[in-house]
Amino acid sequence: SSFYVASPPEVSAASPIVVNSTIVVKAGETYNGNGQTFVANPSTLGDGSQAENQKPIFRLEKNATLKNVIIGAPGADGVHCYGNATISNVTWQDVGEDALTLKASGTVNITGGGAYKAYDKVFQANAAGTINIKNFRADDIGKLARQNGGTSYTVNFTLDNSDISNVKDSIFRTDSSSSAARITNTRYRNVPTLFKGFASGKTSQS
Ligand code: ADA
Ligand code: CA
Ligand code: CA
Repeated sequence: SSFYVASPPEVSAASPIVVNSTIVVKAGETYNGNGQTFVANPSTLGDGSQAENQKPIFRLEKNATLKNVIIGAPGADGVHCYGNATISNVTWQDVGEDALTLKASGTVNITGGGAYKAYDKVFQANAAGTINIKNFRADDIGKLARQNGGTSYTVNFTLDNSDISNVKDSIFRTDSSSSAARITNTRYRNVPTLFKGFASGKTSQS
């Protein structure tokens, strides 16, 4: 006799990759996630709550590239960048404590992708540098990017050709009189404030 065995669905979502210890992308190297979803092991990296000192899922050494990655829940402390980094087509489906932190001076170019459900911050600048965000989508967030509170080094933020909605606080926030932010060609919905804490003449929008 023979039994009918149902075929698997033509398209089935792969299970997320559970990251037990931070994935390190070495200086100058590229990590291509090929569209796979990565989540933190909550007992080793962090549960994605607002508790500080969670570990990142990815740590990028200088001049590293991270591309084609989906970060699911829990997102722990997301991505840490030590110096220049390229972030291409990375989507945070449910931002953890935050999505990405500049940990050592450099320029971070974030192109494509998006960030969703960030209780507070998406991008966090804990060192001087530049954060360029382009072709990005963010929805249901506290702030898009924040220079670490109480710091006076210079961070230059740009946002271009993006779509930002349902923001609780602001797009860019700093406490530094030398930091600057520029927004171009971007659409917003339900965004109370674009810039918070910048000195006069340090912001522009067109
Ligand atoms: C908060 C906290 C900082 C740092 C930061 C971060 O702003 O006050 O000390 O931990 O979050 O990098 O998440
Ligand atoms: Ca934090
Ligand atoms: Ca953090």
